[in-house]
Amino acid sequence: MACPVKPLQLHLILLFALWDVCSMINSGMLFPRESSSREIKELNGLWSFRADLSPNRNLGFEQAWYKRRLAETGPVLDMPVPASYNDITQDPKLRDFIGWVWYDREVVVPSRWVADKNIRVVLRVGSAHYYSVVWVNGVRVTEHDGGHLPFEAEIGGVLRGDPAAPCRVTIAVNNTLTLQTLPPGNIQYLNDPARYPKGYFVQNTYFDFFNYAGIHRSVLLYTTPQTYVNDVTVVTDFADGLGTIAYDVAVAGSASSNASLKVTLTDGEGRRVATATGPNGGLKVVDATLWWPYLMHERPGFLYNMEVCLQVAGARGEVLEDRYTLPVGIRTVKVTSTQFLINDKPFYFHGVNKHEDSDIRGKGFDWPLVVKDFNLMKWLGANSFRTSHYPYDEEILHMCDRHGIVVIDESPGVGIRDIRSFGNASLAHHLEVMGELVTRDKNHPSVVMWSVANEPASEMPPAGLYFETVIAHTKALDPTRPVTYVTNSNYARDKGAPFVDVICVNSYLSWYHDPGALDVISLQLNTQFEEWYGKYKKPIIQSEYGADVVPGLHSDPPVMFSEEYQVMVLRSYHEVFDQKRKQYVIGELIWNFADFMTAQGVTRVVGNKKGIFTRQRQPKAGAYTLRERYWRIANETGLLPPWTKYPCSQLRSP
Ligand code: BDP
Repeated sequence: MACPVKPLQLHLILLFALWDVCSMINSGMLFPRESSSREIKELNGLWSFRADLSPNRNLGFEQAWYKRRLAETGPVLDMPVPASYNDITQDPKLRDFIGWVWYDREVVVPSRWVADKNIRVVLRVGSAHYYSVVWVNGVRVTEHDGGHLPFEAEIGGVLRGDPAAPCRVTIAVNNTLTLQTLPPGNIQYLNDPARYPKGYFVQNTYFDFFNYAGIHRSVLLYTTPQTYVNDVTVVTDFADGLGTIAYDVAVAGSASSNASLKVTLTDGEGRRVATATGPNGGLKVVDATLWWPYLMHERPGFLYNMEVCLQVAGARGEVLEDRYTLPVGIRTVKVTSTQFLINDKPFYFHGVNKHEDSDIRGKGFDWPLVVKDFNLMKWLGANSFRTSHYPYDEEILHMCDRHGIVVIDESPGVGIRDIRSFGNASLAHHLEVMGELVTRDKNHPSVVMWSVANEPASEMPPAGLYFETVIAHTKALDPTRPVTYVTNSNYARDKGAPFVDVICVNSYLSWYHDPGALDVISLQLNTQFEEWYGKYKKPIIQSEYGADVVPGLHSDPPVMFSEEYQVMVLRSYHEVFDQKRKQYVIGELIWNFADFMTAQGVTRVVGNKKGIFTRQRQPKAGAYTLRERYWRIANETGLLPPWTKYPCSQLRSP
C-alpha cells in the first residue's frame, strides 16, 4: 500500500515546487513605490520639445543637442509629459512626423540625494514610443528599444560628478518602425519625381491603430539605498483554506551577500498574518482570503501586502535598510481542454478589448480616462479585458488587481505579416520583449494569461518554429500562466496553434466577410468553433468580433455602420456563444471598448468605429445590449455582492 502523504508534507512539497518556479522568472524593474527607504520625484508636466525636421532626421545628433538646453540649440515647443505629441499642435507635419523628436527639462534634485553616497538615484521612463536615448547633463545614461515597457538608469554617479550643476534630462525618441521592431513597420521611399517631392517617404504598418509617439508614461526619479531589493517574485497557491506564497527576493548592490531579509505579510486591516526570513521561502496564510475576479465573488480583488525588509551593516556599523511593499493576491489559474479555472472554479471571460487611446492625449497616460474606463467596464458588467495590442501602463494593472478585473496581457507583437519579420533578429527581439513584459507583470494577480502576438501571418512556413520558440520561452519565464496568441487565420493552416494553451480567435462575420449578411453569422460561427475545437481540443475565446458604427446613424432594417447593425451582429454572435459556452467556449471579448484613432484610409472614418463607446466614452446602442448580457451572465455564474445585483427592470434596450 502506498504511504499516504500527510497534509503538512504536501504543503512543503508544494512550496518547494513553487520556489523553483519563482527562481525561473526574470529579475529587475520593480514598480517604484515610496517607503521609509525610498523616495520618488515625478518629472511629469511641461518639457521643452523639438522635432528634428532635417532631411535625414539626424541634425540633433550631428549638433549634439543633448549637450546644452534644447532651447539653446533652436526653437522649442511646450510639450506635456505624459502624452503623445501628435495631436497637441495644429501642425499636420507634427501629427504625421516620423523620426527623432527631442525632449528636455531641468529638475531640482534634493541635495541630500546627491550628498549621501548610500543613495542610488534612478531615472525611470514608464514608456516612450518607440526607440529612446537618454542623457543626463549631456552624459548618455541609457537607451531602449520598444515603445510599451519601462526602462531606467542609475544616475547618481553623473549627478555627483558636478553636484552644483542642475540636473538636465534629455530624451530623444524615434517612432520609426522596421521589420524587426514590435510592432513591425517599414519606411518606403517614393522616388517618382513626377508624383512626389525629392526624399518623400511613408511609413507602412500592418496594424490598425495610429502610431502615436512620444513620452507616453510617467518619468520619475526614485531612490534606493546602495544595497537594495532589486526584484521580488511571488507564486501563490492554496489548499484546504491554507494559502501559500512562495517568494524569491533578488538583492543587488555592493553588500548584497551580507544582507539579511525579513518578509512580513499583512492583510487589508494591517494585521500581520505571516512572516519569513531569507531571500526565498514561503509564507503560509491560515484561512486565506483568495483573490477573486469582479462579479465572481462577493469580495473581488482582495490583496495582501508583502513587505520585504532588507538590512545590511554600514561602514560604521550602522544598520542600513531597504523596504519594499508588494501587493499580493492569492489565486491559481489552470486550463483544461474545455475550461479556464481561477481558484479551481470555471471562469468565463465576458469582457472587452481596449486601446490606450483618447482625444488630444493619444496614447499618453491619463488618470481621469483610466478611472472613467474602469467605471464604464464595471457599469457594463465586464470582468476582463485584453491589452490589445501591447502592454498597458502598469498603473492600469494595479487597478485591475484592486478591482478584480482579469487581464490577458499582450505583447506588442501585432502585425507580424512580412516574411522578413520571422527572421532571427525579430525572434531575438520578441524573446527580449517577452522577458521585459513577464518581468514587469509577473506578480499581478489580475494577469491570468500571456498573449505573445495578435494575428501574425501564422500560415507562413516559419511561423511554426517562430511561435513554438516564443511560447516555449514565455512558459520558461513563467510556468504558472497559460500562453496564447490571437489568430484570425484558417485553422488548417495555422502553424502556431499546436503550441498555445488557449485558442483565441478573431472573426468579423458579416463585416469583412459577407458584408451586410447578418443571416450567415450563426452558421459560420458555429463552423468556426467546431473546426477549431475539433482540431485542437483546447478551450476557445472569441477574442474579437464587432462592427463599425458611426454614432447616431440609424437604419431599420439594419445596414452596416448603423447602431442597429452593430446590435444585430452582437446578438447573432451571442446566440452561438450561449450554445458553445456550455461546451468549450470560455470567453467573449468585444472589439472594441471604445472608438480609437487609426492611420487614414478609405475604410476608416476618422478612426476605427467598432467601439461600443465613442472615443469620448459615450455609449452606443451596442453598449446597452452588451450590458444586459454581461450582467445576466454574471447573475447566472457569479456570486455577486447584493449591491451589484443588477436590477433587470433598469435595463434599457436600444
Ligand atoms: C482585427 C485586428 C484589430 C483591428 C480589427 C478591425 O486584430 O486590430 O482593429 O481587426 O479591423 O483583425 O477593426
